[in-house]
Amino acid sequence: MAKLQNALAKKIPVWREEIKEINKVHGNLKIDTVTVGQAYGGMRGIKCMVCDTSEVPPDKGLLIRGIPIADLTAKTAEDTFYLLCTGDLPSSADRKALTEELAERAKVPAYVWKILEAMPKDSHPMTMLDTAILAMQRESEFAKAYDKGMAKADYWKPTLEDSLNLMARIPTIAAGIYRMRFKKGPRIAPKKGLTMAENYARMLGIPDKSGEFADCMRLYLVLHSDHEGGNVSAHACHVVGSALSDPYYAVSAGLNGLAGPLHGLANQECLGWIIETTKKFKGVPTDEQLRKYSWDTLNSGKVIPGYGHAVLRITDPRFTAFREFGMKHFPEDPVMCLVDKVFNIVPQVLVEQGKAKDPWPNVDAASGALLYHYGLKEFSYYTVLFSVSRAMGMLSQLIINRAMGTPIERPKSVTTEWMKKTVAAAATQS
Ligand code: CMX
Repeated sequence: MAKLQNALAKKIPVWREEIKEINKVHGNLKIDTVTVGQAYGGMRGIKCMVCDTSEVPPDKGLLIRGIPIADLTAKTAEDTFYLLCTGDLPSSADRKALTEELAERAKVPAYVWKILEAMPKDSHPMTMLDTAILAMQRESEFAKAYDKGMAKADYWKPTLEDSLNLMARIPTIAAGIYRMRFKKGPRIAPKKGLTMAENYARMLGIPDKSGEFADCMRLYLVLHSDHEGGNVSAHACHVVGSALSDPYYAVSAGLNGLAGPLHGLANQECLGWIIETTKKFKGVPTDEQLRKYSWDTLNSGKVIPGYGHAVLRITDPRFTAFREFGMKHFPEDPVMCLVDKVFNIVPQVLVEQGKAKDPWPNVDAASGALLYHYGLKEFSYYTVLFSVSRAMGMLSQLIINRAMGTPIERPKSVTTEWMKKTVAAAATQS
């Protein structure tokens, strides 16, 4: 850890000064206003929080520390975590140090496996992952240091310790859950010297002589790592962390949000919809059949999973990266062909319906097809894969928040009575 900790120790005082100065000089500058519609409408689009690890301009898609995600598709998970935390890509020595550091910390406590084994056999894999993370809270270095009494300026140090321990263990736990929950045989232990993606792919036990599945996992971990601060999982993690709950509590909260069908679970739902379609039409449907089936889905009151976004207004560049990977390695795969066909039809249908502000595919529209191709066909596991990656974003945001002394989050809620009086008063004035 020394290298990552040293890099952060150099950057943090500079960042703190910048923020202090912005606040001192411009603290009263208005950067947004809030409408009644936004207050009732999920606070969409209100600029009211800061996240420096990544941003999502609606017309560009994900930028990690200013770098478009399309330019990071050859990187490793370790590179991405280092970049998220420090704002710089690691040197090869930094990367090596981080890989070794994670290997040192990878051992999962035995009690975690006992707890997971005791859970009902039909538990959702996301429930199992969250339970494992919460169970390990007793290991938190942040909680121990806080109990002893620690200066606020040092909060980030044990947060980084907890984050590295979690980062090191989550892939092993996630792979163990896969093998246990879907009866794939004994757990496979992590191996030193491998990257996070290589290890995770190996521990899942998916046959992979060519290393192509490990490469798919590498891409998967990079693409899902972070998506600025306001999405449900990042925000849930942020709110809980802002109470100085340690990273185990905060990440578990974030992942509980990721488990929702309008967020991370959409990848499970999306592939389910695709497979249902191939079953119904006994193969890839014609354009007309697909158009009608899309309308049937909408008319039955359901959303088309994998399409639309709260922020994006373009095809998600993460979808493009997954699609390119699939088209490069297995263009004839029927599921991949259908993903491609859906991409050509569904946006038109959503535009015709005229409800979704963003008719384009998001990351979840293609990711499942890749996993399915390599034989990872248990849909309910897909959000766990998302979690292994998204934990990197949540943890890096927590480290930065503790370093910047971000205060407890506490927006003001109003009642509908207050709203009625306020709109009535506004009406008399106009
Ligand atoms: N299919 C059908 N209807 C959709 C739709 C879709 N894919 N996307 C949006 N709409 C509908 C909304 O349900 C909403 O309808 P009502 O007015 O009847 O409530 C209307 O269009 C306007 O919604 P919006 O402002 O465009 O979208 P929101 O910001 O409210 O919601 C999201 C964004 C992602 C929840 C929504 O697009 C959706 O449900 N998509 C499908 C699920 C999905 O793919 N989620 C994953 C997103 C990425 C992630 O977080 O992992």
